[in-house]
Amino acid sequence: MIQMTLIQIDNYGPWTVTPNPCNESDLQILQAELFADVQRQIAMKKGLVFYTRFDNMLAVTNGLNEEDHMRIQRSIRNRYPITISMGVGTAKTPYEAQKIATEVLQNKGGAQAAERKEILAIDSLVKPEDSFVQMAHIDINGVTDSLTDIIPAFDTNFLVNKAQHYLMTKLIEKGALLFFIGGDNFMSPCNELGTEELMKILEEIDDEIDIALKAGVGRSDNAEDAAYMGDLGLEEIREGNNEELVYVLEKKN
Ligand SMILES: Nc1nc2c(ncn2[C@@H]2O[C@H](COP(=O)(O)OP(=O)(O)O)[C@@H](O)[C@H]2O)c(=O)[nH]1
Ligand SMILES: [Mg+2]
Repeated sequence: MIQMTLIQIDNYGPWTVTPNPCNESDLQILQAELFADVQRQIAMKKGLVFYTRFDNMLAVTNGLNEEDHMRIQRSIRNRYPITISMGVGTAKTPYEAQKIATEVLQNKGGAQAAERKEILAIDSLVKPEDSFVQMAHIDINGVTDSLTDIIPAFDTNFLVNKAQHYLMTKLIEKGALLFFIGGDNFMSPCNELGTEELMKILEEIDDEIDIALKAGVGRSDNAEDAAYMGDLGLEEIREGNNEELVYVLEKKN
């Protein structure tokens, strides 16, 4: 079972324009600092946050309990001009877990409801014995040589986005999520996705848009170790000159 937390800034839209619209640069700084801050706190417990839309962030939070979530909310309230609400859900697939996390929070009021403030809505928490996270760290082959060092920066960015869109479209059908994590890298929480299924997706994308991908898949009882095992899997593929598409590593406790 995977546990996911939706982190949502309370009443952010109205706040950004009251009494007058904030400078966009200030909003960007607030969002980036909030992401780094929440990431640091969730990482202390081996969770992992994806910035998603910044005003809404999704995190894999296996190992974090109610108190852990509350402490983050309190700390943000004391140091930022905004507050955050959270919804927590668990399921067999990451897609289902974030859906439940969203629904429990939606039931407590809208993202722009002035009266909804610092809600912690927990549908369920994963028990230690049921805790399982599978993460695929997906990377584009040879971005630096074929794109970064050759074509304009914006064009590379556009291609990376295109790869992301294709990956998301195919992974969501399998109950898996996909997040851009920088460079030419994507991280996919993908409990229940089989190695063959992932390999097929990567092959299809190579055929359809001529972007060659590889993936290190990590498994553990928490997000941090699963992602780390995924990184090690990618290193294995690189050492073999990208001949393998997918390499799976499991962390035994
Ligand atoms: N977030 C993140 N970014 C990475 C990681 N590894 C590489 N990058 C970024 O991705 C870029 C391309 O790296 P890599 O895939 O190793 O090189 P390639 O062989 O040219 O595709 C790097 O310049 C970094 O910006 C990683 O593990 N995590
Ligand atoms: Mg690469």
